[in-house]
Amino acid sequence: MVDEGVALYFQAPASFTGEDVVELHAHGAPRLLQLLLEAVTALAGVRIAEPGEFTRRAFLNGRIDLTRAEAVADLIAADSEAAVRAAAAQLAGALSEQLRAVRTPLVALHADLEAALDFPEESEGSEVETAARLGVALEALSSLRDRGRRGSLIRRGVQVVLYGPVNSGKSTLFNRLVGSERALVDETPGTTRDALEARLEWDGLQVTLVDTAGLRASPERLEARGIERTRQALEGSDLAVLLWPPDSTGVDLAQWRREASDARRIEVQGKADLRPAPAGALGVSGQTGAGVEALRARILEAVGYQRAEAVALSSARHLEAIDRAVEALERAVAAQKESTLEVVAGETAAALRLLAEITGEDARTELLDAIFERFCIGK
Ligand SMILES: Nc1nc2c(ncn2[C@@H]2O[C@H](COP(=O)(O)OP(=O)(O)OP(=O)(O)O)[C@@H](O)[C@H]2O)c(=O)[nH]1
Ligand SMILES: [Mg+2]
Repeated sequence: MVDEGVALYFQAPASFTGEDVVELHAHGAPRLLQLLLEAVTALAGVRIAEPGEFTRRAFLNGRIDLTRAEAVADLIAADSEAAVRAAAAQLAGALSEQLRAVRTPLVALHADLEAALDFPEESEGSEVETAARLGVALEALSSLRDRGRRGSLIRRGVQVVLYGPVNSGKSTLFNRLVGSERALVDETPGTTRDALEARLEWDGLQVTLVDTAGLRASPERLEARGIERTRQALEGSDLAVLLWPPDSTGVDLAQWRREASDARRIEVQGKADLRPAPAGALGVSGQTGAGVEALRARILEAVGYQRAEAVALSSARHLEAIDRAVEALERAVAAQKESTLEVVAGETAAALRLLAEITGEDARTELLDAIFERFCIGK
């Protein structure tokens, strides 16, 4: 005897995997558990499970669909509140439900299209209805895709880069947002040489905030290398925050704006305690903290984050399938206008196959291997 513990019996089919399951609970000392495992695996017919094997069996036995199986892995890997929420929603079946809402009418439409192909004389005049039904499906699927893109942001968190002319107050603002004196601040322009990162969690979203070397023409050698790093950070960012000095007369606006694309940039005037921002513009002061909360809210809004929204669709695999399903439906809509019914039916079927891939109704073994490889042993 090495320990005293508990054995829990879960009777089929109500267990996690759908099979008879016995769980042995022991005290947690690693050496003790190793001894127990050795004793148990010495029994005939007993072996260590493959990574994700329990969840895989749950899927193969029809207990959960693929989106929920993947959610188990996501939940284990989640490292921000938003990521936990997204995985939990997916585990609860939110994604399966959203997909079903799109698929059910699409399956009906596909059946009607096939019938129309088989019995053309009975289906005259149904083109209008087909166009409307395709339109509804396309819209629902596109909105699922857009929410999914935000979902993937939430899963991995966002990178937000502060940039702008030298001495505009970037490092002071960075320190204020981080809540500690991480970056050196000085009145000499060109103080920051290296990009500096801090990992924060705002309203549950993981945010990597980057302070960068201020941009200016003809810097000396070391500063020029810092500016190169600023450009690299901007390239890899989800959002660039352009911080203006309070007096921007003589500053070439267009030149700074070109450093980041319009869609991924917001602009703020710094040192607002010295001079208020013009009407309609956002002003902040890293020194006094004025406007900083509003800036945080603007950043979260700009990356499309809403805390209350449970975004289930998030993995690259889901996004790719949805993208391709949207494309198939777009081709169906185009074909419908030219009244080539075979193509409409074919593309609708293609979209349905892609959606089935997400929930795993169409799952190939390689796909399953790829998914369950991500799990740790025992899950
Ligand atoms: N009044 C006022 N002064 C500020 C504010 N923010 C920064 N400063 C001052 O402006 C100077 C430059 O501030 P930094 O935060 O180092 O500016 P920076 O944009 O990081 O500068 P570089 O790294 O050189 O590009 C310092 O003397 C700060 O004390 C502010 O909100 N209000
Ligand atoms: Mg600085």
